[in-house]
Amino acid sequence: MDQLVNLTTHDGVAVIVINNPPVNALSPGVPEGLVAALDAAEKDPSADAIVIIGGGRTFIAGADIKELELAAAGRGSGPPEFHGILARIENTAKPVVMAIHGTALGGGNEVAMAGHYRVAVPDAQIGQPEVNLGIIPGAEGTQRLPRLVGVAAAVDLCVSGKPIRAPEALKLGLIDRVIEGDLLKGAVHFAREIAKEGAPLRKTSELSEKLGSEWVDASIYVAGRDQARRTRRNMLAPLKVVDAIEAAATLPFEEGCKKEREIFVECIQSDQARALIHAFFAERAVAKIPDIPKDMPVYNIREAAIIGAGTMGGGIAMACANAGIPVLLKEVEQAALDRGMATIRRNYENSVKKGRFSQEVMDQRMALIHPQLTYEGFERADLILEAAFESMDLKKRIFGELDKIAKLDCVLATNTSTLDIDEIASVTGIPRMVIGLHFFSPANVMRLVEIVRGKATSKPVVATALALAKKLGKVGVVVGNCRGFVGNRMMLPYMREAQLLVEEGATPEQVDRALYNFGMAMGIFAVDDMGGIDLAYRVRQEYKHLEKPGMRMPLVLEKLFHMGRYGQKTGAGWYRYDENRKPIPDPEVHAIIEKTAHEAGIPRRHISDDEIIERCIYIMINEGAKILEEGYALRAADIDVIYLTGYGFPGYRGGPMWYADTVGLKRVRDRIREFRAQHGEWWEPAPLLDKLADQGQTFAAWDAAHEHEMAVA
Ligand code: T1G
Repeated sequence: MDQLVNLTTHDGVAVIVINNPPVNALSPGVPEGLVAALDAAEKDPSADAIVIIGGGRTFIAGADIKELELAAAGRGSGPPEFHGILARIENTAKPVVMAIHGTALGGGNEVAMAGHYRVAVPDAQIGQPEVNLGIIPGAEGTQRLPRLVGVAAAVDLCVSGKPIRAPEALKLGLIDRVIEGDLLKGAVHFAREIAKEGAPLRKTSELSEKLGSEWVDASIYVAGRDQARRTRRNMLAPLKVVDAIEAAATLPFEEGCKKEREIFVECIQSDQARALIHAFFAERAVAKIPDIPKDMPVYNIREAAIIGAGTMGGGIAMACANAGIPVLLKEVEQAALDRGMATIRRNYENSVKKGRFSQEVMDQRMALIHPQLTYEGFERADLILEAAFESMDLKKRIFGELDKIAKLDCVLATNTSTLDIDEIASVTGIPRMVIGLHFFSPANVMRLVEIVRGKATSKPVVATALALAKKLGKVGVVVGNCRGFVGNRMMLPYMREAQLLVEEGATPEQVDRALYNFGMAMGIFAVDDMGGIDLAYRVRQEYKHLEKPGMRMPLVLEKLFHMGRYGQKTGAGWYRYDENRKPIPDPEVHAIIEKTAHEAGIPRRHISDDEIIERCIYIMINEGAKILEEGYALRAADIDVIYLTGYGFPGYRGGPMWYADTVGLKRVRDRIREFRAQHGEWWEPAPLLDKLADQGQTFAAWDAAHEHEMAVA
C-alpha cells in the first residue's frame, strides 16, 4: 500500500482507493498496491466487505497505454499481464464491490468485472475501447463480459469500442446498482447490505447462463464480423475480438483466457496497434505548445458571434450551441439567413430522428442560435468568427468593420482555408487578437480545427483557441500561416498527382478504389466532387504563380469546370451522380481525359494500384516534410493528427508521416527520386526527408529531438 493505492475503513467496510493521476491507469505498482490492500482488508476483522474506488476524476481508465506503447515496439517488459490481480480480486473471501465514476474503460472495466458486485454513478462511462488502439481486451474482458451481459452485447461493446452509461450497463447486467449522489457513501451502504444479507460472492468467471448456445451464438458472431468489416474496414482487432468472445462461449474460462492472451499478443505486435497507439498520444500532444505554458490564462468565451450562415458558418454555430455557447449568426440578406437556419434545423431534426438526442435538447440548442442581419450584440461577444466567402477583399472589409465594433478582449477569428491571416489582421488595430480557426465541413461533425497562428497572434489567444477547440469537442492543432496552412497545403499536391495519374492512363474510379482500399475514407475524385470542382478550379487559379516550366499541371479539371461539371452540386463532375448522390463512373469523363491526353501528347499506359498509392501518399509526405522544416507545423505527429481527424486518413496507418516511418524513409525517398526522374520537379525530395533517409532516421525521432530542442530553447 503506497500512495498509488491506499486503504481506509468506513462503517465496517474496507475502502481501497486507487490514486494514479490523471486517469488511474493500471500502471506498474497499481496491481501490486491492490493486492497488498486486499490482503490487509481481508485480514481486518472490522471490515465485513470491501469497496474499490478511484481517487480523483475517474475509476480506472485502462491499462497504462505507455506500457502498451513499449510492448508494441517490442521494448519494456512485454505485453502487460493482469491474470494475477484479477484472480486475487475474485477469490477475496469478503464481498468486493467496485464503485465506478468517470470512466471504467478497458482494463478498468476488466478489473471491475473481477469484483463480485459493481455500482456506478449515472454518468459513469463503461466500455472496452481497446479496438481503438488496434488491440483486444487483454485482461479477461472477452471472457467475463459475455458472462455478465450476454454474447451479443459483448460483441457489440468490443467491436464498436464505444462506452455505455451506467443506466444502460444496469439494464445489461454489467452493474448492480446506479448510485445517485455520493458514490462512496452509496457503495459502502451497498457493500454493508451485501455483507449483512450474506449474499454470495458472485464470481464472474463461474457464470454461464448468459453464454447462450453454440447454434444461437453462431449468427451473433457472423453479425459481429460483418459489423467489424463494415465499421472498422481493414482492421485486425475488431475481427479478432469476436474470435475471443466465441472462445468464451465455447471453452472453459481458463482456456478462453489463454485464447484471449494469444490474440492480444498477436494484435499488440501489429503495425495497426503501433499506429493507433501513436495516434492516441499524438492527439493528446497537439495541445502542448512549447512556448505556451499549460497554465497560460485564456479569454473566457461565454458568447460567440459568427459572420456568414452558409455551410461553414451554420456548422460552426451548431458546434457552439452543442457546447452550450450562445451564438449570434449574421447574414447579409434574409433569404441567405433563412436558408442557413433551415439547414441547421434540418440537421438537428435528423439527429433527433436518429435518437442522438431528444427534441428538448434540439430546442435548447436552436434557442442558443440567434439569426440576425445586423451587428447588434457583437460588441458583447467574446469571440467573433468570420465564415464568409473566400475572398481577401471581402474578409478585409469585414475585419475592418469588426475592428470598430468588437470589445478589446474579443478574439477575432477567420475560418479561411487558404488566405493569409497576417494580411487579414493587418486591417485591425489589434492584430494580436486575430487568429485563424479553420473548421472542416460539416463543422458540427468534423473533429479537426486548424488553429492558424499569425505572426502577431498573442499567446493567450492561441491558448484560448486550444481551450475553445476542447470545449467544442474538437481537436485543435496549431499551425503556421503559410498558404493552405498544413492540411490543404498537402492536399493540393495529392489532388494534382491523382489528376496527372488519370491523364497518364488510370481512371478516376481506379484511383479512388485504390485509395479506398488503402483505407482513405473517400477517394480523392469523390472528395473533389463533394467540395466542388468550381472551388478546386478557383484554388488552382490562386496557385498558378507556383507553376514553373517543366512542372506539368493536370489539364482535365479546367475542362470539367468550363463544361459546368462542378461535381455533386451539378449532378456531374469526375463522376455522374444518381438521385442518392451515388457516384457513377462516367464514360464521358473517360473520353474527355483520353482526348485531353492525346491533344497534349501525354503517353497513356497501364498504371498499377501500388503506383497510385505511392504517388498520391508520398507526394503528401514530401510536402509534410517541407512544412516541418519550414516550421509551419510543430511535430510530424501534428500533421498525422490533422490527416486523421480532418482528411479521412486511416487511423490504423497512423497518419501520413507515421506511415512514412512504417514504410521506411529511405524507401520513400528513393521512390520519390525515381518519380523526380520520371515526372519532374514536383517530386524534388524535401531536404529534411533526404537528411532523415540518409541518417536512417524517422519522423518520430525527429519529433522527439525537436521537442527536446524546443523545450530547451
Ligand atoms: N494510459 C496512460 N495514459 C493515459 C490513459 C491510459 N489508459 N488514458 C489517458 N491517459 C493520459 C493521456 O495521455 C493524457 O495525458 C491524460 O491521461 C488525460 O487524458 C488490458 C490493454 C479516459 C476518456 O483506451 O479514452 O486497458 O496528455 O486528455 O479527454 O484490456 O483519456 O495529459 O500527458 O484523454 O478527459 C484502454 C484511454 C486501454 C482509454 C479521459 N483504455 N483514455 O479523456 O483526458 S487498453 C482506453 C481515454 C487496455 C486491457 C487493455 C481518455 C479518457 P497528458 P485525456 P480526457
